[in-house]
Amino acid sequence: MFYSKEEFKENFSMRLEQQEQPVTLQTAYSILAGMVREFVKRDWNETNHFYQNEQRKQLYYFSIEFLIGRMLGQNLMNLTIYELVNEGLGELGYDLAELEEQEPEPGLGNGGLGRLAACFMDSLASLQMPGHGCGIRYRGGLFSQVLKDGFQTEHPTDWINDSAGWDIRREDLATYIPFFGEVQPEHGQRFKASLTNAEWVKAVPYDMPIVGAYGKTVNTLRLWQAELPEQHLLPKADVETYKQHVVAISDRLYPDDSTEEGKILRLKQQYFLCSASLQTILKNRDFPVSALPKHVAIQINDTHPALAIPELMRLLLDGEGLSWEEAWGITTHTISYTNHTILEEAMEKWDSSMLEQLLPRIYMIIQEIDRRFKEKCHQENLDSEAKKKLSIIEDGIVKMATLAVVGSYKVNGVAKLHTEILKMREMKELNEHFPHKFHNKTNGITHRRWLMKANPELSSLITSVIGNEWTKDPVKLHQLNEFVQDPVFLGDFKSVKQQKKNQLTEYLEKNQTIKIDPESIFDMHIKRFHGYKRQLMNIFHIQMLYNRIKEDSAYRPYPRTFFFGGKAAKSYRFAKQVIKLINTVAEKINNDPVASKHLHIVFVEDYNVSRAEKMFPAADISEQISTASKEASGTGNMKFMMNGAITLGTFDGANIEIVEQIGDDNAFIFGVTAQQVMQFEEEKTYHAREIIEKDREIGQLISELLSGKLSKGLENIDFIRSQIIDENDPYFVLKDLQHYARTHNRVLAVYEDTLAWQEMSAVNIAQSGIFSSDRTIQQYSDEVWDLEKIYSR
Ligand code: Z16
Repeated sequence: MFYSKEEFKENFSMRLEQQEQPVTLQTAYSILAGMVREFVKRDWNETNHFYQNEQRKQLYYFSIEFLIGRMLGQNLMNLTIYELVNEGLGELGYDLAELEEQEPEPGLGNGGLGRLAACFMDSLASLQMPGHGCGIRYRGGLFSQVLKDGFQTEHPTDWINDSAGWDIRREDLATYIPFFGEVQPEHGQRFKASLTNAEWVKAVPYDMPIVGAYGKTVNTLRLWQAELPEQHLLPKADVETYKQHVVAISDRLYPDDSTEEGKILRLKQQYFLCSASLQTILKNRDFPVSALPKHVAIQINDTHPALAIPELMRLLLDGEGLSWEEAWGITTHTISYTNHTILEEAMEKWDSSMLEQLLPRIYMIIQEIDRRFKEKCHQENLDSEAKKKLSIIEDGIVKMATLAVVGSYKVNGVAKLHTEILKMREMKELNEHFPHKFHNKTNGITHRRWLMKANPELSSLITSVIGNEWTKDPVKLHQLNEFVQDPVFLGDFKSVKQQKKNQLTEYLEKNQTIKIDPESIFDMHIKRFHGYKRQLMNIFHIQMLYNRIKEDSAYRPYPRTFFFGGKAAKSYRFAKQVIKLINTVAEKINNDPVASKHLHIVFVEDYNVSRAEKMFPAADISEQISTASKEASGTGNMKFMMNGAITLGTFDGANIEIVEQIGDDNAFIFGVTAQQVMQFEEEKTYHAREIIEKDREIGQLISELLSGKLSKGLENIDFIRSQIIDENDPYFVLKDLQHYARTHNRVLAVYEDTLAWQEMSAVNIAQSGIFSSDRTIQQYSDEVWDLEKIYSR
């Protein structure tokens, strides 16, 4: 324990001296992390005892991903000892920032969905609410990305062996998960059964402390690891192969963002997570099972954990001996569901036969849920199309989204537009059947990591003008509105932004040996690579600028650096070709003596949470250019806004709500609307070829692309070619391209008016408080979970 700088220094030095080997930065990191873990222990225990003694309702957030990022700095900060430790270490000759860099990146998520879960954990603990995460302890998180000759290559990571050392094994809480086997119905009134000849997998939880702001509340992120069970549960033969199958379950994260593979291993992961978490919740309760909805809320993050619905039914029916009606009543008052996408390819569908073989009892329960639901719907007068939409099992396929809606008491989308599309189109029939189930909860981000931690310089500046109440209540950033025309404040803001740009420049020059002009405009497009996110439109536009510079000697625009960062799913061929295309164009432009004075492209390799923390604060422009209607919410858009970058984007996802906060004058919006996109899709009235034929500039661009001139070194652009030409440009890249180009010109014009630009930035910051995940979590609690805060502590 250390409460003063002197105590800290003494404790740290003592541990240093106990080391036998010479102290590396890595060991210094481990020592510090160990001290923080001990520091947290008392509050963690107290929080747990409090929850137990006071019988407070608990929320469990089930998610297949938790993209938590590094913990050391954030924990120090939330414990309010960051400065103390920083100074103490400095006096001992260590640099805290350097030690923070030693922590391995726990990449236990792909992108937005996983990072959202992590922001929610931070907000729950910081609002002193009893909410915990349940996830999987993947040995390897998301692959690390290495560019070879401009192509993405994927390299496995080994988070657990590089141990960051934050989680503790809880052998005492191990549970056992049954796969395969045969169902033995118990003949009687009830829908009860047992399973014989199952293959058992041992699930061991590792608990990680989630430290809320100002310490005190420390919640738990429980990550399950798959292990070989004890002797008596092992099969008679071939234990080695069995072990390989078992260990594979928590071996690695599936690297797909917004697409579903339908692989059996993924299904095993999902059931493993749901069964282990639910068994533990039921086993350790101290209330009658009928009171479950009063004591427990379970939120499922997308359909990945939707097997929680039939699994809870199984445990209530077969384990607790309840009737179907009792079990269904409890289940549908405990579980609620968040939808994160309307993209068809991301909707989870499982082959009935696969489900039935792997999880026979679960499949039987899903069939019964489906049968009863169809029976209920039968009383309504429905056409065959509506009946289809209301079926869980259809043509040998189990539709997880339908199961999730039927088995939950609340269903939400993640931004206003997205929720409207769900209610009016994708889930229209379900919404009509369950008129009070659907609601919106616009996403949020934790301002503690994305502003206070990532941008301490801006945070101090803000505090120096409005005081520090905003750190507790970020909506109070509104108070900055009084200063958005104050030239002194704007000047100070400008120097902070420059400082962050300089820091990023230095970091990238050191780590990637790239030269960057820190005085140029920093334009950033950082997110997973996906067709609908339209990195292709961005690079097409840059190529058009290059052509203009070449053709028109009078056209010499203000210098801009275009940053790209993001990974493509390993098997997503189109997205990987876009990465190569960007790098090919980058090489050409960056080496062109004339063009490179005006345009510069930087591809930041292996974009992850730690790199993101360095990039958002340095941005001038936030590229949010998804095809309208396709991005459910976006959360990077909010991180940029909070750091004063201006949105250049489409009217999609949460961009719409950002503009609602700041007014049209403080963002650059372009492109076809969601309405128009959906109309084009329905009526099939968009023809990319017409644009290629009529628009000279775009025509030239496409012929350069097809002739290989643009894509030298990228001989094979077949996936890009076929998407634009054969598939008629499904993401409307060419449709929006010129409007996008004109909008970039508007951006440049404003940028050159420094004060006007700073004012826009300041308004963005002042209005960003509503996008704190504290607001989102408060709304979930008020309207879905009904949690009590722990004020009394
Ligand atoms: C994901 O990150 C998202 C949706 C999805 O179906 C699967 C994954 Cl892995 C994203 C959305 O694309 C994004 O718009 C949203 O902001 C994010 O989830 C969090 O809700």
